[in-house]
Amino acid sequence: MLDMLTVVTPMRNEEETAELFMQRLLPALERNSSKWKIIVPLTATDKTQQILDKYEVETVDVPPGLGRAYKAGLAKAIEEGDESGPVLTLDTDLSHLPEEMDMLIATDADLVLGARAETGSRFHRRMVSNLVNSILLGPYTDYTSSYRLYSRPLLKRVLPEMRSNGFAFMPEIVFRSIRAGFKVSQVTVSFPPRVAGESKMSYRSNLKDYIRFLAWRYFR
Ligand SMILES: Nc1nc2c(ncn2[C@@H]2O[C@H](COP(=O)(O)OP(=O)(O)OP(=O)(O)O)[C@@H](O)[C@H]2O)c(=O)[nH]1
Ligand SMILES: [Mg+2]
Repeated sequence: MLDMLTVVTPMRNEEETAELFMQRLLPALERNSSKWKIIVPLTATDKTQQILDKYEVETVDVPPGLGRAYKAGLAKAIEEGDESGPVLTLDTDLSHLPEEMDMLIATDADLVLGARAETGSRFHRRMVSNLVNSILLGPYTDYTSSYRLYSRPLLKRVLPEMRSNGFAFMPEIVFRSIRAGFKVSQVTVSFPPRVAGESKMSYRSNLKDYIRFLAWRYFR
């Protein structure tokens, strides 16, 4: 049982999943921590904000881009000086099961990666994800999953260096953490398809970001 846990969960037009997600997140938090704080970096033109207003959640409005959302949310998580404890991140479409946070919390590392088990996600998505993970040539199997637990010292050190504004944020922060000498561990998590709503992953808007990240990864 933790004393304090901060959760950062980005949402982009998640009116169809926000309520269900909160209802599953809260009991899992109660089981794992005496106190918690939920920060939602929000990019929304739908009713997500109104749904979140019913809960004790801090929202931060951010422009589109998953990396931008994580930079803003994680910075907020560590800037508030009196907070302590690790920072958990996860998707809000219930592709990541809040009930599985126990496994990440029980693992001793500066960065715990929730590596997705093989799933029934669409074939081309699986292919792209496997391709990205294999060309990264790292010691872990899943660099694009955002189900993670970060230590505060790691975030304080690595976050100011982060450049990716899109989905490449996910692998970039892992490789920067490894280079900085932090202890990284991996646990296997479930990965069912999103329960409702649409995917926010766009190949077009993430391509430039990914190319810059890959150039840094191999040629720096
Ligand atoms: N604030 C913010 N959140 C985002 C943005 N893009 C994605 N997200 C959130 O990040 C999480 C992952 O996005 P998804 O759309 O589920 O991406 P995905 O899992 O690759 O796609 P699916 O397989 O269709 O679910 C979700 O909780 C999104 O709402 C963004 O630009 N801004
Ligand atoms: Mg998803």
